[in-house]
Amino acid sequence: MIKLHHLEQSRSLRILWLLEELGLDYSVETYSRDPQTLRAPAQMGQTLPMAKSPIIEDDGQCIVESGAIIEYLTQIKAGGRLAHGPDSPHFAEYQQWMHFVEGSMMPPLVYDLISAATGTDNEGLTGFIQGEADTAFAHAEQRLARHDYLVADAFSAADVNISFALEFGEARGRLGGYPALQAYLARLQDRPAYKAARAKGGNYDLSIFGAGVADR
Ligand SMILES: N[C@@H](CCC(=O)N[C@@H](CS)C(=O)NCC(=O)O)C(=O)O
Repeated sequence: MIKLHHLEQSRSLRILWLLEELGLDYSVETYSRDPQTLRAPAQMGQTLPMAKSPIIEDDGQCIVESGAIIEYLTQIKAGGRLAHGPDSPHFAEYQQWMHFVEGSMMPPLVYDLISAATGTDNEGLTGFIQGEADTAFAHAEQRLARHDYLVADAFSAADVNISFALEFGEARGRLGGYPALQAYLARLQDRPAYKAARAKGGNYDLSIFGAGVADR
């Protein structure tokens, strides 16, 4: 059976959500963040090669990286449900959105948090972060202003994948200028499987990532 190593208040909520959407059998081991450092506890990495959540174990394999886990669950465990494989006319579009999340949207949000939390006051860095975040959010806003979902006007695992970046962006005060993204996020959060994942996933208060937001 699939085992998810789930860190509270983290990206692994989206894997919990996907497991619920796909109706797969799974077990969860939940870890809490260190209240001071916000890092994962040491025991999360003790039996695993990389202490970064989400992590799944299945059939003797240990898989990290949300995107890889999503591909594994949809393609290998769910017969391609909620995904667009190489035979789909939407394959390239689907891959683009899947890779966009961790490749372009999350990095400026994380740099922004670290910069604020450590008190790094560097105009060049701040300007770069701001520009990169704006570009990524505007790209997604443009799509969602005209469509209900990221790919092919139907809910897919790409929507699950982007959810955490939007929630994290909201905690970082970045969603204000993007009405289509706000409405889209509310639509995603209204899905029964999302609510089931939230009920099972423990603490999901992302305001812990709000360093410096009130001062903007
Ligand atoms: N690109 C990775 C990022 C994994 C990652 O950074 N996970 C965070 C949780 S949101 C984590 O485990 N942080 C705890 C720590 O670094 O101690 C993915 O998408 O899975």
